[in-house]
Amino acid sequence: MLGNMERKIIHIDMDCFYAAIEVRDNPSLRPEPVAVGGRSLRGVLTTCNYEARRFGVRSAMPNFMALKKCPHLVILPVRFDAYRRESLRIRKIFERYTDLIEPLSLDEAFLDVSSRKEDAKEIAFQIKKQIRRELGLVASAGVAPNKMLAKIASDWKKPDGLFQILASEIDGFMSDLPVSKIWGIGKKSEEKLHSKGIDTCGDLQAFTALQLAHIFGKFGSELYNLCRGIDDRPVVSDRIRKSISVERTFPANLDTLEACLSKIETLFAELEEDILRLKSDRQIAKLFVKLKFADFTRTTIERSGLKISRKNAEMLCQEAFGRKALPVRLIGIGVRFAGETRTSSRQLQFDFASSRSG
Ligand code: TTP
Ligand code: MG
Repeated sequence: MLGNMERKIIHIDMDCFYAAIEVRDNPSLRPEPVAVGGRSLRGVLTTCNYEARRFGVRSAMPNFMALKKCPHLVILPVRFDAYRRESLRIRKIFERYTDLIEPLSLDEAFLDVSSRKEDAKEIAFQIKKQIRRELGLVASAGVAPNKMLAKIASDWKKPDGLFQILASEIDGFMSDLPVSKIWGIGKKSEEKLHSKGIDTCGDLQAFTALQLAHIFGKFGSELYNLCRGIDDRPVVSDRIRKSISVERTFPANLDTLEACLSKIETLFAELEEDILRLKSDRQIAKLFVKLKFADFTRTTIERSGLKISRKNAEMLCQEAFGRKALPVRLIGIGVRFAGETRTSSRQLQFDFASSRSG
């Protein structure tokens, strides 16, 4: 339940983040379709601007396919340092309003502004304005009483969106909302639901918690609440967080260990990014790998005393994969922080640099 006090949650997601930074830094590109990715034809795009999206170009699309759709697409190399720098500047703007900030990636974060007197939508408006004025970048914002709805709302009017879902509007909003908008529903679950004639959250609301548990296992009881727009998860500030992780649900299940291992490199690179961005001075105690199998059961393997490296993540993945003879639908990797002991963020960087080559 929402508790006594209605929360004020803002979700900010930058518009075509990497591409927007590239275009800002090179304004002659402004009218052009621009993507960011490797230069090789075998590479994939990280993202592209909205001009390129008009041609059907998308994130994660192979370069050759993007160029087929849009032959004059400008593909620029990735500059992580620049994106990380901008992410930190955005963070500084968030900090003018709250300490309760939970970043999900370089370009996305939840803010809990419940303790502020001002209207949450007004705060979101001010944040957007400052990001535009000070950084020359465009953000979309969602405002709602919980995280799930705030995240849906930031996507609702993208680009340059600002959308609020009031508590009194939740019931009406949820009844027509496609199930795919629920946090945690990927392509596979969506298909499963469609095959049962369930298209909207309203359709889903007709099921009891028990019925949903039969279909979805443990996630079923979460789903029972989520499809009603109920989400009590707190915004967890990264300053006090105990762990950090990245995870991905795959469009098609991964049938073999090799297929799983082939995903670790990208996931590990993302994890590394996120950890460095935290600029945390806390020591990492454990590395863990989580798998969700085709039957929706999960397993997590975590180990202390391991170097935080891609190789070790692969080793844990192999061990986890061996626990069930089932295809894998989701892989997560992460680290848990130690209690009080401190080390320098330089040390973290050094460990990562060495783990890359190792
Ligand atoms: P997103 O917020 O998903 O995408 P975006 O900001 O480019 O576009 P949108 O306006 O729809 O929000 O991701 C943020 C950044 O993360 C994106 O700029 C590039 C990077 N990214 C990847 O590297 N690979 C991916 O598959 C995706 C989706 C994003
Ligand atoms: Mg974005």
